[in-house]
Amino acid sequence: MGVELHKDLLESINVDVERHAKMMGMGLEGYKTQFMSQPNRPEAMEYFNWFMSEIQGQRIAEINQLRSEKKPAVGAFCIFVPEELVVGAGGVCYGLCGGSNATVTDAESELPRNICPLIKSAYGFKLQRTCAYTQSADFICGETTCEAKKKTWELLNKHHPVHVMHVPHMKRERDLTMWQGEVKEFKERIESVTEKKLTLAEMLKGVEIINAKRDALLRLDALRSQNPDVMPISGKDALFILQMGSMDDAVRYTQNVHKVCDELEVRLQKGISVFPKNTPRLMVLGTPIAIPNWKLHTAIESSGGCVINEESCTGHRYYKDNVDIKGVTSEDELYARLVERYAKIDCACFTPNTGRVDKIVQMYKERKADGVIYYTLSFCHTYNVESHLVTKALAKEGIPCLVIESDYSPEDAGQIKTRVEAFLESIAFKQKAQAFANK
Ligand code: BJ8
Repeated sequence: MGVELHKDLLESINVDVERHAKMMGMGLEGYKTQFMSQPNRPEAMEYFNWFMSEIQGQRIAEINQLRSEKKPAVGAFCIFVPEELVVGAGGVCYGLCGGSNATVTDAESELPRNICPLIKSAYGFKLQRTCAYTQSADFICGETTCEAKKKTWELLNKHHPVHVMHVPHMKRERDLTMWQGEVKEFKERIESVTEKKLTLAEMLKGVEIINAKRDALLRLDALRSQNPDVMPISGKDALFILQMGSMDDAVRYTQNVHKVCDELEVRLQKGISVFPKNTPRLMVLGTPIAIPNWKLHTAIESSGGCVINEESCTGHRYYKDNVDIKGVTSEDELYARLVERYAKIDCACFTPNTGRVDKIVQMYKERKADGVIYYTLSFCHTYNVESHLVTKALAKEGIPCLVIESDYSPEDAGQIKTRVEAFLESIAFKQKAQAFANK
């Protein structure tokens, strides 16, 4: 396994090697039982199996090789961080570990108990020194999307260098102008690592690479949800692919997403589905689902349902828009185009955030889904409050919706499964009644 092979490297970046190996062992075990046991997986998932086995091994070696060449390694917690600029500098911008319950208790020695588990988990990884991505980061880019994150950066900065990027909570002209300044400052922070100027041509190249990655994910989105009778890939596998998108090398990842898509196209032509016809097809809305938080997808797909889309930052919200660089001839124009694209992210941190509701309804209709699950992490106030507006709009459209609030602890897994089962039953009942009425 990769972790053992790279023990010296892990020690050199101050990873707690013993604890890290144990965590990795647990993660791999979870992956084996929840993913490898699925029947009829696409063969192209082989690459993602390999990546999982090397996620804290070879991938960490690759990142540190880049660092030795003065290419930046930037850790992030949010899709507002303009990864294009880091990739343009020849470096890597990745999501930090933040989906495990195993680090939460450590985090609670410094953070309050009643804040979002994502923040506590990530913070705990830093205190434990068990995330090799965090340990490899030249700096962590934190953003001001929510109160808990904004204040956590002040504490995290004592343990690891943090660059704070202010993301506005409104989208007025003056907010967008301020945001462009933040993007410029982020670019300058990258230059402080590389010790050279990041050119316009390099930044444009970075945009092209990330645009291509998002295009590949849009293709995957269309293929997994376009035929109501044929689900060519499980929601769990699709989620895993999405989760890996924030950790893998962008170019290699894009190629491998397309390989999966090529296979899914063939499956669709041949009618090869991983679920029986009439399996209720659900969309999952809400907060990001960080690895190894597979609780909800596992509950749905082991209860007779399937997930065909995630309207979240580990999903559609990440890949739905690209940066338009046509005709860009100056750095300022590029910053404006980046902000134009990033401002389309309909995160609940914005007020108002009305576009999100319309988009959800449109996505639901386009994909001919059968229901939605609105998923929020505990203590995420923005998504929790916004759930009221979303569920009201869904009810008006007659869209079945179940709201689930959860953290990373395994304790509520049984309760979530019971609620999902009841939800799926009510959908099936509705479908039968509709079929009867149509006769
Ligand atoms: S763009 S969703 S990744 S902010 S950390 S807001 S869950 S309380 S993650 Fe997010 Fe960027 Fe928005 Fe997406 Fe809530 Fe937790 Fe805050 Fe969170």
